[in-house]
Amino acid sequence: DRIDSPQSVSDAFGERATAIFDQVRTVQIVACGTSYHAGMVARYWLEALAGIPCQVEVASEFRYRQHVVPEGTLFVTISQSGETADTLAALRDTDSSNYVGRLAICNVDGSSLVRESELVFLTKAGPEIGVASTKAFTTQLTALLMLVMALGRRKGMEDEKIESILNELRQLPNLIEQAASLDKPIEQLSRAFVEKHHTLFLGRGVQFPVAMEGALKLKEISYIHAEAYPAGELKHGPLALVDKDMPVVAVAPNDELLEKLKSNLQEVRARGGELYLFADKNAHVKEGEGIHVLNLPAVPEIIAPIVYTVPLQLLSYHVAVLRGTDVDQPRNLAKSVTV
Ligand code: F1P
Repeated sequence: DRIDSPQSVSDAFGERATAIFDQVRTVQIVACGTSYHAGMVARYWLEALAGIPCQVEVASEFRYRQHVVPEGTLFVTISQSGETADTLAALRDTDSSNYVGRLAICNVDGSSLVRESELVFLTKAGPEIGVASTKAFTTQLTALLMLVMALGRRKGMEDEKIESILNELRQLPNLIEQAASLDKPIEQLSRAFVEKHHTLFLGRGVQFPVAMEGALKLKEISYIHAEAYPAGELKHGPLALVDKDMPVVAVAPNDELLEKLKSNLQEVRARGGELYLFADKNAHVKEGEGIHVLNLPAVPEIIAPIVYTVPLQLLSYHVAVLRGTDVDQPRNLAKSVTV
């Protein structure tokens, strides 16, 4: 509620941010797992909405690569716990004077990442009970959208545009509630995945990282092997895997995206693959043999990745419950990967 004007978006990053943000020409985002996927979404937003070049890298690789750091680079870490060893190691590996500042987007106040970063944005999602990040992800996305507006304003993003994004954000609670109310139909869809060993997720543009997150959730809590591909990559390899035992989930929020996905989806059907489309209820998608549709509420374009994440999380949840796995404490995984 505090954040209700373009000025208050900038203020949300603290007084110190003002001087640093003025110098930013490019952004380097580093994170692991779910937090990395949030960074991937932010790259689309930063470049499309604010015109700021952005690189995103998994923190576990960051220090194993020589970096050419452009002048005016803002280094951004994203982490739920603030204790992920690889993310901390990456932060400690930023000695180039071309970095103008280090911002942590983090859920845990007082964590190592928060203590070691000069700028901090606390996501305040509340404690994550389970190992797999869920509400931390949607909150990170919201925080990142704020960063896009705060930086974009300095690059000439008009206050009107910022007001319109803030308006979209105000619709989020209601839209997320609507998405969560699809629990029953999602539970029904989930039955088709229980006996499967693999699942393919497809997305395009900003929905590609959302598809990646959907695949990660399925792996983490139901132990079903899942991969995400940009829809256009399907015919460059993964199509060879598609048959009746490989369900394909596609995130296709609007007509335009659906139109572009059409040929990919036909390829899947032609090989006997069952299709699960998560689409806008106003898009013209028809259920048919082997085509199952989950109709989502009409969502404004910019916040669509946040809303579409919820049904994908619910899908993994129901598959895991039906398979009898421990949703909160999946085998082999730790809440904070500190080594
Ligand atoms: C990163 C992460 C989580 C994942 C699991 C292991 O954690 O990969 O995304 O769900 O908890 O760690 P963090 O840096 O966001 O705390």
